[in-house]
Amino acid sequence: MAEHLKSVIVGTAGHIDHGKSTLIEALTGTHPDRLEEEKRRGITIDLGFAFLEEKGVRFGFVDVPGHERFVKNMLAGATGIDLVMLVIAADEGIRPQTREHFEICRLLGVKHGVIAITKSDTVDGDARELVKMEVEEYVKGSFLEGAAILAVSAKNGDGRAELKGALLEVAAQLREKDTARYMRLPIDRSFAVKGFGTVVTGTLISGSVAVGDEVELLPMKKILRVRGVQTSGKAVERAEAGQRTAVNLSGVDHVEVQRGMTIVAPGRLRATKRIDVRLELLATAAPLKQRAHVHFHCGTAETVGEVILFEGKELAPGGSAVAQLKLQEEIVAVRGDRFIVRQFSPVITIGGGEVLDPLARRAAKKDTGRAAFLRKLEIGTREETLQAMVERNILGVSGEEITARTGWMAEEVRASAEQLAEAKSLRIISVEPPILLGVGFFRDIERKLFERVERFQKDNPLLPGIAREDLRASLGKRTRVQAFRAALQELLETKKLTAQGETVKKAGSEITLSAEETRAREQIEAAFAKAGLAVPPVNEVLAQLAIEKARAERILQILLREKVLVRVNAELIFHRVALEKLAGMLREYKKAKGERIGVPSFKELTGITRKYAIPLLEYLDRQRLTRRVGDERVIL
Ligand SMILES: Nc1nc2c(ncn2[C@@H]2O[C@H](COP(=O)(O)OP(=O)(O)OP(=O)(O)O)[C@@H](O)[C@H]2O)c(=O)[nH]1
Ligand SMILES: [Mg+2]
Repeated sequence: MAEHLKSVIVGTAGHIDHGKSTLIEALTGTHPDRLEEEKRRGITIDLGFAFLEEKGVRFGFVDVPGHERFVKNMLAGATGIDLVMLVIAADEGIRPQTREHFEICRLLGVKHGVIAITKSDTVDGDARELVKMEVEEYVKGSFLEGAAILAVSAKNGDGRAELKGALLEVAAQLREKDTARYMRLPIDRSFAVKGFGTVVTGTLISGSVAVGDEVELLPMKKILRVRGVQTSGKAVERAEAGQRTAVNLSGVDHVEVQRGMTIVAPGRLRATKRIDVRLELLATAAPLKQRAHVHFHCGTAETVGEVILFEGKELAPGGSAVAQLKLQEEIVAVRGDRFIVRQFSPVITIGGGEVLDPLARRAAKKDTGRAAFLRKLEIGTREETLQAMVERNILGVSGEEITARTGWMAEEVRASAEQLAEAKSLRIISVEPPILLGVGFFRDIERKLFERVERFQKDNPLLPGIAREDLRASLGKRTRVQAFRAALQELLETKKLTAQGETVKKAGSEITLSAEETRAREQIEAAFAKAGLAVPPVNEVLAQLAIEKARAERILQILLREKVLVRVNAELIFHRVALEKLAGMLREYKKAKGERIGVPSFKELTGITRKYAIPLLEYLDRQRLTRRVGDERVIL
């Protein structure tokens, strides 16, 4: 097995012509400029890449252009870098894109870096010291305070070894990336390689990707297969988080794939056009107005967004606020991702921030709880975040959705959900797939169900209860069927309700009949019991009762439901005992005379007319007590 190398991505930053690309060549032997136009003009236009293995570390360098017109390319490259190499020419010192790139790194949450004072051969020692002091002053209070500042010359090699040493020192401080996450690769390039097809590249910001894997291309939702993987220019079986990665994909043409798209573990993440964020405005920016349009950069994606402020109508320079960004094109992001915003025109970097909820709901005036909710997402633990999400959705939240919003693994969601359910802070209304519901919403559903059953029984005192389906329908569309089932189950388990088959009723609520109803019930039963098989017409029986027709009908229904009486067809109802006797007679007949019986014999046996005999025989056929064969029946 190959020796394990720590992967570290280094991004350059700095003003045009300050020697970024040259320095990378001096460190790695590879000049990162690869376009014809770059070579002709002597400037970097798009991202360039180079690699260096040194003392157990594999450095992947992402070289960015310094030209102000290409900051958007710089932004695509700055995603996923572990440390920045801020390049400042000794003969020029801090210039506008030094500042802009530095601010971008800060806003993107870059935590580490080294500072290279390049072209140190062009100035004397005093001038070098002056630049160094200027830089020290500039980075004070930032993530680069205390970072190594090294004078280097690509021309004579001065300081190169020290710079490598400083890079290694920072690399040693970096934690190994957690590869046990869902795979996500924001694409920065897509091209075709003869004989291989489509290749996409990017910094693998989470998870791992291996030959043979299925991946999903977002926002197109296209499932593709990985034919090959390279890291640092070498073919490998698997690339892991934190590595510069090239993926050979089958199933897609390279022109369909562009910078800004993302490949992800299938089904785990979603593309979105509406995100809720913490937005920070640079002190140098103009006040940001409600509904302002900005250029939005996240991962390698770039689009235009409209800013909707939730608190106040304007964001002051140097301030920050929770806000929504309504994007023109779909992007892929999860909670905690960083982004940059640039002024619509003229285009300059004005701020950035952190994604809090990538699958945000449309901003509504009446939604007063949103700012508080977002602040919970911002600072909350996993459980607190989960709890906050669940409490804001009356429908409940699926495990899948939580993963898409946070990037958490399904097992992590499950573990946190179980912990919260244990503490009775939320309800798991479905285990597979997991669906979580706030306790308050769950109680509301239980209360509604109980009230519905109660009301139904009050309105229909003679019915044994409400049908499950009618009970479910009474909750309307704002309740998932899983929530209905879970709430009903709990009401049944706690014995507040009872169910018999499809019928649900209040526990302990037997149907109580009035005295005259009880009398009517006895009369109906007696009439059919006395009649045997020669039953009277139903209407005739009901007409003789002292109660009105509707009530008499309901009592008849009770007797039928309790199976005291049995309906054989639309007109004929028999007493259960009469039918049991009939079955007995048939068994006797079979023993004595054989299994076959014709209609005349049946009439003779039972003493009834054809009017009753035929429906009864058909009923017996349906009950599989007899089977019709020609004109006869076989007794089964
Ligand atoms: N004398 C001297 N010249 C240098 C040194 N480093 C770079 N240069 C020269 O400075 C010029 C610009 O260098 P690049 O490396 O292209 O600068 P860059 O920062 O990559 O420029 P952009 O990518 O366009 O922003 C080139 O002509 C280099 O030869 C150095 O250490 N000493
Ligand atoms: Mg360059």
